[in-house]
Amino acid sequence: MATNRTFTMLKPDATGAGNTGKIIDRMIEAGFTIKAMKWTQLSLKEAQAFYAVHAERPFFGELTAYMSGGPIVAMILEKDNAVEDFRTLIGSTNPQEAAPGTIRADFAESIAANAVHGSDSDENAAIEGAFYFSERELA
Ligand code: IDP
Ligand code: MG
Repeated sequence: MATNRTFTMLKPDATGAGNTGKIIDRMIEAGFTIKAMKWTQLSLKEAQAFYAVHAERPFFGELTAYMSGGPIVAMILEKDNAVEDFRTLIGSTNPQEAAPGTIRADFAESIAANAVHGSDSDENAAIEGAFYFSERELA
C-alpha cells in the first residue's frame, strides 16, 4: 500500500565513503523492507528535475551539482508509518542538528552532503519512487 512506503536515496558522499552497506543495514534493522533498489548516477538535468521543488532555493545549484557528481542508490522502502518513521531514522537535514544515533548524525559530511534523502510525504514518496522505477519494479 502506497501509504506504507517511502523513497530514499543514498547520496554520493555515502556511496563514495563506502557506507552503502552500513546505511542499508540501519534501515533493515529499523524494520524497513526493501521493495526496489537501484545503483545509478543522475545527470545534472535529472538532478534538477528530481529537486525541481527546490528550484528557487539558494542552494539549488550546489545541491544538483553535488547530487549528479557521483553514484546514488535509489530505494523504495516499506513499513508501517514509513514516511514519518524514516525521517526520524535519518535525522535533521543539518547533521550538526541531527539527533545522536540517526543516520545523518553518524554518516553525513555536511548539510548538502547529508548521506541520505527521505521523502517528506506519502504523495512525494510515490512521485519520487516513480521517478526511478518502472511500474513493474514498483509492484
Ligand atoms: P531534507 O532532505 O531533510 O528533506 P530539504 O530541505 O528538502 O531537506 O533539502 C533537500 C536537500 O538539499 C537536503 O537534504 C540537502 O542535501 C540540501 N540542502 C538543504 N539545505 C541546504 C543548505 O542550506 N545548503 C546546502 N544544501 C542544502
Ligand atoms: Mg526534503
